[in-house]
Amino acid sequence: MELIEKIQLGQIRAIAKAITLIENNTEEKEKLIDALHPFTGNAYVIGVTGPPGAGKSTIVDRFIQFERDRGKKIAVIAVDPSSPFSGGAILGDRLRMQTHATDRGVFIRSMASRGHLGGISTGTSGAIKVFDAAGFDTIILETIGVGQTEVEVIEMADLILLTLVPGMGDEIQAMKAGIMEIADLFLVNKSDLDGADRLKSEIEYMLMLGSGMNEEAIPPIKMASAKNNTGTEELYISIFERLNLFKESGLLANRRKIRIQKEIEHIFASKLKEILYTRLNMKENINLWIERVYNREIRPYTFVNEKMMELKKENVL
Ligand SMILES: Nc1nc2c(ncn2[C@@H]2O[C@H](COP(=O)(O)OP(=O)(O)OP(=O)(O)O)[C@@H](O)[C@H]2O)c(=O)[nH]1
Ligand SMILES: [Mg+2]
Repeated sequence: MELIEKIQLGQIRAIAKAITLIENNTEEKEKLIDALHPFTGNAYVIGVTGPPGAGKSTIVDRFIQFERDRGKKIAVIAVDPSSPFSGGAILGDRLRMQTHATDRGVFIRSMASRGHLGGISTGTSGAIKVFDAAGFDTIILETIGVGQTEVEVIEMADLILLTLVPGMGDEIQAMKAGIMEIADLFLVNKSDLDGADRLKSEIEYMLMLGSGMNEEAIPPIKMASAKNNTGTEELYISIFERLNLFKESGLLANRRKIRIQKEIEHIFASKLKEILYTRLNMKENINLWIERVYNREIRPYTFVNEKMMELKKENVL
């Protein structure tokens, strides 16, 4: 496939086209992903998450500079959680990262679920593969980190950085159950503001509780001011140190295998669903079935089991 060669050469238009083909769930998607597969597995994927306005994009902007200083290629996927409030954020990301707009070693892509058939998760995992095959050394995923889809997306990362800022104790409480547990590294950003030290202690305390008071088990907590560019290079370096640690310990391979497991399961499930729904004429029949269940004429499990038996007799299953 000619497109694959262009992607491998790092051609911007080919990369953009491939991502769109995958995102829109086109017929080419399967072939494209399989053709990319042998050339993937080399890039590090770093998830940057945290509440709105925590300074994620400002941090990412710094990372871009550090990567470029070291001659590395970096791609950024800014995930729009499709809420009506996020339109401005994407624009903000674009503007802030415009300093790198003419640099071929930097690719910034916004990912919105609205209007895309394949959904945000498929789009993001596809984009990661395209960037990886195109020779980008590092791929950053920026998300706000709330909701099912966003957790799904951030789990595509090899390492997750959670960015928090002083003066948002409530948000931390709210996040405690979810994203706090999967973060590999914490950042207290805006350390130029009051309350940064206190926030660090609060996070430490919360993590200690969660780890059964085992200090060894808690992830590092870094402080920085992305705006003033202090602490940012130390943070950047510690991310890669941690990634190397994950690689040596086998954790990185494990995480990637779990991702592959999910991918295979997902492909099977969607293929099966496709077969099943076609044979059942789902689109035409579903409304009738809803009515019958609603009117208590049939029972959901009995009905579905009967249908499955019919399909078995027809050797569909
Ligand atoms: N005081 C201070 N402000 C900062 C710092 N880092 C970022 N900001 C400001 O915080 C605001 C939000 O920064 P962004 O980088 O857009 O934050 P974000 O987390 O990407 O925001 P969303 O993508 O909308 O969720 C901007 O006005 C930044 O200039 C910092 O270290 N200190
Ligand atoms: Mg942002």
